[in-house]
Order: sequence, then C-alpha cells, then structure tokens
Amino acid sequence: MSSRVAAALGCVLALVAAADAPPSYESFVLDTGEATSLTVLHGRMTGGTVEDFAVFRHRDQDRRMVVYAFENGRWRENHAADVPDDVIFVDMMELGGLDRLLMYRRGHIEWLDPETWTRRPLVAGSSIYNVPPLDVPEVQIARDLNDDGLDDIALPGFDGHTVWVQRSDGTLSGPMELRADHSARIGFRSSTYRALDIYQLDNDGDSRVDLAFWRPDGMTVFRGTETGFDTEPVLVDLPVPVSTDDVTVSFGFGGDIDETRTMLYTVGDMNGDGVGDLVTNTLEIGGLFDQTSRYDFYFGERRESATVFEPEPATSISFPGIQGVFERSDFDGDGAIDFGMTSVKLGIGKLIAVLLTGSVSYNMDFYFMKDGAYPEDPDVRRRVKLRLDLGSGRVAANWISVGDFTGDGIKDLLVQVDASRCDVYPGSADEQLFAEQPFKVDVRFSDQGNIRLADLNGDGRDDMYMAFRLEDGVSRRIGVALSRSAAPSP
Ligand SMILES: [Ca+2]
Ligand SMILES: [Ca+2]
Ligand SMILES: [Ca+2]
Ligand SMILES: [Ca+2]
Repeated sequence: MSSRVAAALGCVLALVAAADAPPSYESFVLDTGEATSLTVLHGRMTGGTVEDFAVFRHRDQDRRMVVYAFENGRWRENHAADVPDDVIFVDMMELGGLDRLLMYRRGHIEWLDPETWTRRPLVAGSSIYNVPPLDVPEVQIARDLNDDGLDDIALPGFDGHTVWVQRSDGTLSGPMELRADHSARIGFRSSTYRALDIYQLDNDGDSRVDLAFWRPDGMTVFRGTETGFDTEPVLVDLPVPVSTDDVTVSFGFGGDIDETRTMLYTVGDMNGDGVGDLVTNTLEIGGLFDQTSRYDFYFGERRESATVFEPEPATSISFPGIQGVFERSDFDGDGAIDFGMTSVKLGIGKLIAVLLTGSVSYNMDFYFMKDGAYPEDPDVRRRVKLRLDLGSGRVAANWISVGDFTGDGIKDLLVQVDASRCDVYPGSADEQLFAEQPFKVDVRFSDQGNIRLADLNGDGRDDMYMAFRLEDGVSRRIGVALSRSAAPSP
C-alpha cells in the first residue's frame, strides 16, 4: 500500500470515527445565589457566539438580575443590577435580527439596551398584568403569530389581545386590537388573571395564518391580512362543547368521583392537508383506579372559505389510565403530526410495587398518524422508572424530552437518569424510532428540576440547561451542558 493511499485511508477512517463518536458535551454550573424564585431567559444580547443567560431572582423584597455571557470557554457575569421596582414581567424577543430583553411596566413595553443597560421604549399598551409582583416572571408575549419567521407581540388585555406584527425591516406595525370575549379568566382558587391561549389556523384558506380564541360556544377567529390581522372577527362553531380551564380532579374515598371532562387541547393542522383541525382531551373517571384519557381529533374541512368540523372525531389516541403529551411534532417527516405520550396505569398492584421498590414505571408511547388515523396501540413504547422518596414524599423525576442532540435533523430521545447523567437515544429514522443503546452525557444538574433545551451555541445541536435548588432549599444554581463542536482528540 502506498503511503498516499494509506494516508487517504487513514483520513477516511478518521472521518468514520468522528461520525460514530458519541456527541460530547461540556458541563458548567452557574452560582445564582440564594433566591426564592428564579426566572431564566436566554438570547444573544452581548454579542459573541453563545447566547447569554438573563437571570432574574427575588428574595424578600429584593429583585436582582444578572446577565451571564460565555467568554473564553467559561461563563461570567457581564452585568448585574437591581430590577427596577416598576417591572411587571420580562420576555426575550428577536427583533431586527437581534435578541432583545423586553421589560413590561404598566402601560409600556420597553427593552433593555445592552450598550448602556438602560431601558428604551418599544410600544405602549395595557395588560391584565398591571402590578409588579414580588418575583420577576416571564410572560411570553413575543411569538411568531403569522408564521413568517419573525417574532411578533401579543399583549393580553382584559378584553382581548393587542398585537404588533414585525415587518421585514425589523420595525413593528401599529397596534391591532383583537377583541375576544372572556379573554381573561380568573384562575381557579386564585385571583390571578390568565390570558386565553392563542391558536393558529388558516380558517379561510387564503394561505395566511388566522388567530383563534376559545369562547364558550365556539371560536373567535381573526383573519390574517397582508399587514397583520383583521380586527373584525368571525365566529367558528365547534362540534363539541369544550372548556379551556385546567382540570382539577380531587380523589376521595367514599365520595362520588364519577366524572367526565372534555377540554380543548389545541387547534391546528394535524393531518397535513393545510386545514386546521380540532383536538380535544377527555378524562373519564369511574373511580380511583378507573380512568381513561383520550385525545379526539376532529379534522377540519374547508367549505366556502370557512373551516367546518365533522360532528364525530376522525381518530383518537386513548389510554386506560392517565396520559399526557410530552412531544407533538412530525417525527417521520410525512407532513402529519405524531405524538409522544407519557402514560401510567394506576392500580392496587402498582401501588404495592411502589411501596416495595420505591419506584414506579411509566410508559413513553409514540403514536404515528398513518392514512389519517393514529393506531390503537402505540407504534413504539419505552418504559421509564420514576423514583419516589417515600420518607420525604418527594419524587425524583426522570426528565424526558425530545431534541436533536446529534445534529442530523432527526429527533433524539433524552432521558435523565440522575443528577449527573443523561442518556440520549439517537433517532433512527425507522419504525424503532430511537436506537436501542443510548450514549451517556455527563451533566451537573439536580434530579429535581426540568431540563430545558435550546441550541445556545448555534451549532445545530441542542444544548441543555436546568435551574435548580440545592439541599438547603434557598441556594440556586443553573447547570448547563454545551455541545462540543468536535470530539477532543485522544
Ligand atoms: Ca411574524
Ligand atoms: Ca388538517
Ligand atoms: Ca408524521
Ligand atoms: Ca448546540
């Protein structure tokens, strides 16, 4: 073998090895001090190649913010300041190609200019949130309403939303008032207002996104226009009566707990035909160990520039127990939405097993839509264990999520094993959905927190972070696992 061929072969082998090497992550911990509450936003505010964290914390009467920037391979405090007394909530928005930290004070949306760390006015608008709370909450007002790839603003008010649409030059349109009845509702057992959810569908079939809001007798729909949204709504009937309130179920022995509740789960195109569909979620409770949860799909049909729904659902995802959606996306790329559900069946046997072993297993079920229907049984089922500390009653949750950790565009499954380890099952793009064997990622998290995914360093692979509490109950940390672009050479 000539040395040239050997060199080329070596090069090829190195490439193969690099492709097969498990993606590696580098772990960090940010010490965010003692706090009663922590709000964590991220965005590219200070420049550089990695997004910054904007962390807000409160303790007693103190509200502080710290911006952490990633410089020279480590995180450091770039800016720290008191949060002004009049700030009611915060959010992050991409505007004109830059990430801007929005701060809402009564009657005004402002943004924090990272050049001077002073607030600058953006737009004026009133909200149901009009008193600064003790903490600094995130309220998501920035989102892409018309699906053109640019963040817009929807500010919830008492009688609807005020909407600003971002134009292609990075400026905002004038305010549009989308008035919907019951746009604010009183939270159960609390006096906090909660804005109505915003649903997106193309109701009239002109290829523009329309915005829909639930009302007791149907939906209020605002038509998308060339410059924003028509403020004169149309009413759309729903095939079944649904509520949008959170289900609160109390289990009691001896009492009558037979109950059936149907809620609006979402509105949007599920089967990929371009027409919005309706999804409801029904929980039937026949007793303590007798629940059925079901998602019903009513496919929309377009008639005379309007969307109508058949009275009967076209397909359902049903489970004899409790189930909830943890992922909703098109896994196999055929245009129809697929579901990842967590499910658990309660029963005496299961409760005894919990007491004996201190752990309970639940299912991760994946349902693929094929020919306009979901299967009766899940296409793929994985079992995950949940550990319970029977002494403290605390649940050490295995966090599960779906993201792209390998950067190949196929979704991978993330399962948190414990505070220092996550398993990633690479997406296999076949009927197995995920590889049998995971690769391990060392993390510095807690086993009692939620892992958040975002591509912080912009390399096409999801990074992870988790805000958590230490054992003392007040010290807070943020664990970060950043994808490493190349495996370190041996
Ligand atoms: Ca937009
Ligand atoms: Ca559809
Ligand atoms: Ca699909
Ligand atoms: Ca990344």
